[in-house]
Amino acid sequence: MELLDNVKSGDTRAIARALTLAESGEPDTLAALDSLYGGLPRPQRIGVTGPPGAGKSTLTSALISEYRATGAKVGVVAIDPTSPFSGGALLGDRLRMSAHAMDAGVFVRSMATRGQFGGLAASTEDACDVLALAGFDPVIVETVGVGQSEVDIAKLADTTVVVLTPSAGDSVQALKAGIMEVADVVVINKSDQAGAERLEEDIKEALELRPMPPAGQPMWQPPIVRTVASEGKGIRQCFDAIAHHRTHLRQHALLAGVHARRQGERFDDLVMQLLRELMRVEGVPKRAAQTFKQRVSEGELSPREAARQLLAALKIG
Ligand SMILES: Nc1nc2c(ncn2[C@@H]2O[C@H](COP(=O)(O)OP(=O)(O)OP(=O)(O)O)[C@@H](O)[C@H]2O)c(=O)[nH]1
Ligand SMILES: [Mg+2]
Repeated sequence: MELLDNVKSGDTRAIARALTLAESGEPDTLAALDSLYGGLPRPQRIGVTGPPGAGKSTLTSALISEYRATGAKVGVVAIDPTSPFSGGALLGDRLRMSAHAMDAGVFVRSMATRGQFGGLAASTEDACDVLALAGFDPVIVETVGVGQSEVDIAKLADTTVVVLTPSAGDSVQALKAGIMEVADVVVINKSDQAGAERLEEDIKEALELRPMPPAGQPMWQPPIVRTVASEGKGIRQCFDAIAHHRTHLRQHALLAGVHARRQGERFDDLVMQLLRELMRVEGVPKRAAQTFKQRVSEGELSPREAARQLLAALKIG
């Protein structure tokens, strides 16, 4: 496909176009991407997550500068939560990362979260594939963690950076939401504000409650890094902590497993997505479903029995 050839050569407009087409689920683009799957580069995937307004975009922007200084091309997928907790993140991302707007070695893409998580994860993966094809490495995925979503979204990354701030409310909420379980690096941003000390104690406590790794797997102790992202303070330490985690994954031959698990989850999500779609569009499966539903409503079959029989009728049960 010509478009993807142009993406591969780093053509910015082609990248933007391919991302739009992939995000909208355009079949030819997705098929072309799929045909390249085995040969796609596997850039380092860094997740940056945390409560709304914690400074994730500011931190990401500062990290971009560090990676650029090493000559790396950096891709960013920023997921706009459109949640009641945070407004205008899309604009925020653009503003926060605008320092890199004229740099062809940086590509920032904001995506809206619409509908179910399954759809979002799939779109994010596709976007990351486009950026991988274009040669960006690392690819940073910024997501707002406001519930359980950050736990799922952590699966999108090799290394997950959890960003918290001393402002009491959100940190406590984040610690409760189990965000510590997915953290590979913990950042206390806005440590120019009061309460960083106290937060660090709370984080240490929460980290102690992390489950042990499976037998035979080495323990990773997430480093806690204090930053003032808006002033560029602590960024180098954050960069080093991410690199350190990468080395840990490499040394213990865990990277391939992380990647394989991610692709497995992606497969699972897509199966569910395709099944849902199958039931939605006009055709044999949907008609069969309606027939069974009718029998349920007439009291002839229990919902469970009907669901089983439907799958059997479709030869997938
Ligand atoms: N005082 C202080 N303010 C900061 C720091 N880092 C970021 N900010 C400010 O915090 C606000 C939010 O920063 P963002 O980077 O947009 O935060 P975010 O987590 O990406 O926000 P969402 O994507 O909307 O959830 C901005 O006004 C930043 O300038 C910091 O270290 N100290
Ligand atoms: Mg942001």
